[in-house]
Amino acid sequence: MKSYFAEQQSLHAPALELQNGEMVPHAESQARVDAIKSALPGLEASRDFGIDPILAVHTPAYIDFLKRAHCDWVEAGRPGDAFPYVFPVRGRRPLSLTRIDAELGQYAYDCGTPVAAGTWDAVYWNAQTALTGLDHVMQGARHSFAFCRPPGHHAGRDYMGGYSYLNNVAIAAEQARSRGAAKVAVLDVDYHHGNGTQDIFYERADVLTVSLHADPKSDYPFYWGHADERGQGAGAGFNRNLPMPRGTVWADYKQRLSDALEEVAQFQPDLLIIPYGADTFVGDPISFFSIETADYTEMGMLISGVGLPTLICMEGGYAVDALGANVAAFIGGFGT
Ligand code: OKP
Ligand code: ZN
Repeated sequence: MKSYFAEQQSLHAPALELQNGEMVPHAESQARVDAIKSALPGLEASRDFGIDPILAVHTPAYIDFLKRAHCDWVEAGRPGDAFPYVFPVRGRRPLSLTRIDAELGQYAYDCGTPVAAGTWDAVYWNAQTALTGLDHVMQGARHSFAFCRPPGHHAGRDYMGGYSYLNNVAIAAEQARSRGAAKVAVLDVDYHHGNGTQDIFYERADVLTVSLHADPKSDYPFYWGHADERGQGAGAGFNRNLPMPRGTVWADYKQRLSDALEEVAQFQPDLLIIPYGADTFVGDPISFFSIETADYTEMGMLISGVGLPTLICMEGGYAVDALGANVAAFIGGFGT
């Protein structure tokens, strides 16, 4: 399978995140890049499709903020990466705010997603990686792998969170629609609920969003990903959440995945996009499922079995020592 990556994606290198009350080394690190690169020696360089596909998903005000946030932070005399500390939990609305602290809270929902010096360039190219993988599939390939990092599935139209700044999968889905795919299905198999993707397409019937993830009653992102979230307005019935308990093993995961694939097949999409997280792995340091390396090959085979043109976009996976093997196993399940 052709795989894509842009070296600029490494320019995003936040030092710390706030996790369970402590500032700790950021889990979404360059070590992930090194691990996946050595497992996939054939990675090809991404091409530049410009800003327009990004602006088809994200608001101009949010993009403008992302571009200058770290500079504004430095100008305000702050050290390190830019962190929010106050959030408009009620009545969030566009305001012309004059302090970087105010803007950070306006466009973020957690403290795990700092804006670092190279974040904008990295996430711009991250989206280009997804678009390059999409292009290959739109040209007729059966599948491709976009090695996106940082992740994207928690980012909404005008907010960052969950290590995500631009929603790579949503950008690819929207671009596929404008290039002639009438219906697109997104099947998210990261450990965490893809709340940003769900939000972006919540009122849309042309993009089906399905997510398998840890039950948000116990796991991040807590407020979204519950089974009763089914879409709204024209999108009613076109969002599906399949939460599972901590400790879920492959035999049980596989059942839910088959159910999800059945829903995808019934939708008859022209394209399938898989936000793939290797954080369902038993050894993941921040996640709690019990999937093993060999299971990922079967997972890939099952997904490949629906016979749809498929774009895989990397999301999470933080057990760095096993990450390369887990990604290679999953991709291997799709065949050559
Ligand atoms: C991004 B992706 C746990 C903190 C968790 C956020 C996790 C973001 C995961 N104490 N922080 O979906 O892999
Ligand atoms: Zn995740």
